[in-house]
Amino acid sequence: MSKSEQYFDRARKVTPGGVNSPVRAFKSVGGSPRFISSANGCELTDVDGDDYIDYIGSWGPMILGHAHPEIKKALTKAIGRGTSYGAPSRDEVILAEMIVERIPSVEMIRFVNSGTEATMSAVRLARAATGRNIIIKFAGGYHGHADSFLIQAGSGVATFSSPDSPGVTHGAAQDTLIAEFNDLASVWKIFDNVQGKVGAIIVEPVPGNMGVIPPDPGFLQGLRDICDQSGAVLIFDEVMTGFRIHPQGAQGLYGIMPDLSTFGKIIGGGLPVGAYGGKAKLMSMISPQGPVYQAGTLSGNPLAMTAGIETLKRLTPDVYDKIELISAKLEAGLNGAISELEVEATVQRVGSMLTLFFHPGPVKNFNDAKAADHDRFARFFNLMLENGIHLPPSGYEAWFISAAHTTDVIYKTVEAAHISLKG
Ligand code: KE4
Repeated sequence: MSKSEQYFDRARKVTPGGVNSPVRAFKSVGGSPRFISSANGCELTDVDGDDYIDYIGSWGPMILGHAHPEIKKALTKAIGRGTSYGAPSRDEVILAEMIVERIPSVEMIRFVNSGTEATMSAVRLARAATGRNIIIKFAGGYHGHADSFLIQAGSGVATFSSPDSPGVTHGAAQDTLIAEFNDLASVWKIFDNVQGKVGAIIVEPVPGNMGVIPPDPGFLQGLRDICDQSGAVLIFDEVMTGFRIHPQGAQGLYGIMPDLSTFGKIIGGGLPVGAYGGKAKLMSMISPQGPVYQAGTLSGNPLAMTAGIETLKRLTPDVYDKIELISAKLEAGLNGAISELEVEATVQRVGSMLTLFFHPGPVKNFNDAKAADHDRFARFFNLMLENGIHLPPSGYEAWFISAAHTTDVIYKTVEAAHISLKG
């Protein structure tokens, strides 16, 4: 029995499913998760001493690679100043100013401790600002595990929803309606059915949680137009895309200004963080400046702020160019293997996040993503793991490429894909 398997046995005795976040348990790909002992650059090392080229990237934060020497140094210094104050500190102001300076739609920002906290707070703010309860999300869109988001389309898609998890109430479900990504008509249908009651649309501008699905030309602008016409708040959930696919996130890449944006992952450089922000007119409604309550013991934690500052500082135009080049190389290599082996698969990429779907393509929405061959992905995943490549353990996830991924690493990944696609 490997050390990872021993740890997994121990973990399952004291933690649900043996993991602290479900996707890590390998349930959709089978086998036993590797317990990681260290990470460096683009590599993970597990407790059995095996190395893997890493495409999980901690689900997005590690865009500069793991254990970046200068970030480690800055964190070591920060730890010497204490780990948490429970009082305002310099670094939260510095990071807030950096984000406000970088993201035109954000005039004010509030830090929290996870993407979920960011999205649930943004929705609360949007409801308070509009006085309307209903929010629209998209099938397959993931915004964290707050009750408002764990909702599935009901029988009357445009008018009813139902909980997508035990413990989520029908009360919560009635206020979230589900539309289809890349389908503006499905959004209009909801507005026509619940005239004037929609407080917000929340969208991953480039979904990464049903695999990577680029927005059709005009789709995001269409959402902007619907919100302008109806007075609903447009929330871009950029927890994954923020500072990943463009220095200004998806809103910079596509030139669409949301009313509120949520962030996470990269802005904490791998430490627990989330944030929501937007126009001062909206954000000034948040306590203690305004009446909308939101709080957090560790919000603005100095260590997370330090890691975020040091990460954003190093995300220069050259670094983005380098990551774009290496990501394009990986996409081309995978497409080469797919066509050479005549595999029914398609690679969809936006910047340094990509997904290989076992589907003829294009994958335009959650129904398409569900129609992909996920059993085939499971076989591919495990063969890639055997060949030293650790992909995200689900066909519905994005692979993340970092500045630490080299041409040689891409070559090794494509070589492993040639072997694993035959499986
Ligand atoms: P967290 O609460 O996990 O920090 O963030 C929730 C969230 C919100 N919005 C988007 C667009 C997200 O991608 C996420 C979290 N992403 C997943 C990756 N699919 C985190 C991985 C996990 O759940 O373990």
